Amino acid sequence: MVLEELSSALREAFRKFASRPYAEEQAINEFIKDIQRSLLKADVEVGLVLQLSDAIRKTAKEKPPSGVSKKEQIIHRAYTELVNILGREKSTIDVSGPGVKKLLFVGIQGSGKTTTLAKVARLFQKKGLKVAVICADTYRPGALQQLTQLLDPYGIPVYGNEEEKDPVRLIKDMIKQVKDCKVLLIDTAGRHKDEKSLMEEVKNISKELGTDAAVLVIDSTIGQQARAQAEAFSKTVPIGYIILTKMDGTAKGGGALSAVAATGAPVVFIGTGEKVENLEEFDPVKFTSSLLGVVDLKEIIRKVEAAFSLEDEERVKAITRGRFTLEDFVLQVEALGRPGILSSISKMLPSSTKLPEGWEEKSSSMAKVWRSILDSMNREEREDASILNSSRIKRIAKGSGRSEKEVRELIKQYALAKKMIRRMKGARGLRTPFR
Ligand SMILES: Nc1nc2c(ncn2[C@@H]2O[C@H](COP(=O)(O)OP(=O)(O)OP(=O)(O)O)[C@@H](O)[C@H]2O)c(=O)[nH]1
Ligand SMILES: [Mg+2]
Repeated sequence: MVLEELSSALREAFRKFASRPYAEEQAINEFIKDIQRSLLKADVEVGLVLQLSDAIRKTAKEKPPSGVSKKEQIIHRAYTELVNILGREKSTIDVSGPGVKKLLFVGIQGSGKTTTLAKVARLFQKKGLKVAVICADTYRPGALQQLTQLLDPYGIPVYGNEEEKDPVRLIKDMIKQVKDCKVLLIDTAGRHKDEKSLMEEVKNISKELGTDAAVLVIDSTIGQQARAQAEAFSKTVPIGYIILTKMDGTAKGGGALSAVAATGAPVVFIGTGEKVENLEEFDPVKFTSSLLGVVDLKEIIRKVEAAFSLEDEERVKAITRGRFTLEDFVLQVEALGRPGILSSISKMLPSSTKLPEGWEEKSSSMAKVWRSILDSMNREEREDASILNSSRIKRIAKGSGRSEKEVRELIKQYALAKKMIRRMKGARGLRTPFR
C-alpha cells in the first residue's frame, strides 16, 4: 500500500491514545505529538500540522456532547482534521454530456505526464468509452514513439507529427484527423528551457483550443513543494484535475497530498508504478480511514456525529417553536462552519432555494465579528433585540471594538433570519432533516 509509513505511524498514534483509560492532559499532548511527528515525517507542511494540533487542543477544552467520552470526542476531531488535510471529497474526471471531451495533460519535465496519460486512456477504454490520444510534445525526442509503445497493446489510436514543431498547429491538424471518439487526451511537452516558456506554451494551447479541462500531473516525490507547482500552473490555466504520480516510491506522499488539497484542486488519481495499470482512484475519506485502521473508529465517528445531530435537533425544535434569539442566530452562523451542517440546512429549505456560493467562508468570518459583538451585550439585550436603541448600540460597539455599522448589520441580519424562519414555518415545502 502507498504511504505505508505514514499509515502505520498514525495508526499507532490512534491505537496508543485509544488504549488509555482516560484522556488526561498528558495523554492528549502525547497523542498530538505522535500525530505531529508522523505528519512531519511524511513532509506535511508545518502550518497545516500546527493547525491540526490547535484544533485538537481546542476540542479538548470543550465539553463533549452527551453520551460521548472525552477520548472519543478527541479521536473524532483528530480524524476529521486529517480528512480536511488530506482532501475532503472524492472527485472524478467528468466526461459526461454531448461532444468530444478534450483533456490537456500538463506538468513539468519528467513529472509522469506521458505515462499517466496512457494510464488514464486505458481506464476510459475499460469503461467502454472511445478514446484517442494526440502527442503534442514537440520537444522530447521520441515522444510520439513513447506514447505509441504504451498504447499500441490496447489498440488506442495515437496521433502525431514529428515534423511539426508548433503544438497549436499540430493539435488543430490532428483533431481534423481524429474520428469517432468521446475522450481526446492531449500530451504536452515538459522540456522547455525554463518555466516561463513552458507556462507560455500551456497558456497558448489552452487559449487556442478551448479544451474542456487541464489535468495537472505532479511528481509526488517533491513533497510539499507540490503546492507551489499547483499554484504556478493554476495561474496559467484553470486546472480541472490533479494527478499525483510516483506515490509508490516516496515517503513524502502525505506532504504532496496535503499541499495539493490546500490549494483546493481535486486530486483524482494517484500513480503507483510505471505500468499502465498502476493508477488508483483517490478517495480521501476512504484513504484516511484505511490509514488509521483503528478498529472502532467507525463506531466513534457514528456516535459523535449522532450526538451532534441530537444537539442540533433540540435547537431546531426550540427555534421552530418560535424562540429564536440573537444568541441562537450567532450560534447558527458559527455552526455553519461545522462539517455536514450546511447540507442539513439545505435539506430544510424548499428545493427551489439554494444557499449562495461562498456562504460557508463568509459566515465563518462574520461569525467571529458577531460573536465579539454579542459578548459585549448584556443578558437582557441578548434575549430581546428589540430594546437595542442607538445609545445601547453605541455602547456595544465601543465595548466590542467594532463599528456601530457592524452592530446594526448584525441586528439587521438577525431580523431577516427571524423573518425567514417565520416564513419557512408557514411554507409547505419545509422539510426537517430530523424527523
Ligand atoms: N514508480 C513510478 N514511476 C513513474 C510513475 N509515473 C511515471 N513514472 C516514471 O517516471 C518517468 C517519467 O515519466 P514520463 O511519463 O515520461 O514523464 P513526462 O512528464 O511525460 O516527461 P517529459 O515528457 O520529458 O516532460 C518514467 O520513467 C516513468 O516510467 C509512477 O506512478 N510510479
Ligand atoms: Mg512526456
